Amino acid sequence: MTAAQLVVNALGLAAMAWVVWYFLFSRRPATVARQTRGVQEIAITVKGGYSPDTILVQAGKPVRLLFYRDETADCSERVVFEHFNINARLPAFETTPIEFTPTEPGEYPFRCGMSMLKGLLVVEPAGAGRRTAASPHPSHG
Ligand SMILES: [Cu+2]
Repeated sequence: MTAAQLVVNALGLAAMAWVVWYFLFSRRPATVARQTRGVQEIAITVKGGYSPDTILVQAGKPVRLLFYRDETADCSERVVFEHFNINARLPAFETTPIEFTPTEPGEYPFRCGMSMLKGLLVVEPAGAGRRTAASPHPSHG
């Protein structure tokens, strides 16, 4: 094994350790999407930010995010999920569904067109029901 391969392996291990640590121990308040006929659905209010701004879903199941834009400020007119090639317009005072299926666990930021408003989609491995079954007050960590 070359030195370069050793470094790559070490980095890979570190990344894996971080993922394990993250899923087991981190206490980031996240809002768990509700399951409705196989679709993970959650309503997000857009008003000077995203509420909730951290959303937890499982990989491999369709996700439907219902963005309700409760303002006319230009800033929030678009919502962008770069990883999923989504760049959608959110008409003011309307609910706009954004649908996609995350296949890989990980963290996927989303943002407004100017990157001023930020949110985070956390994708857990499929079948990880631990948090879904967790406290009804996830924001209390
Ligand atoms: Cu903006």
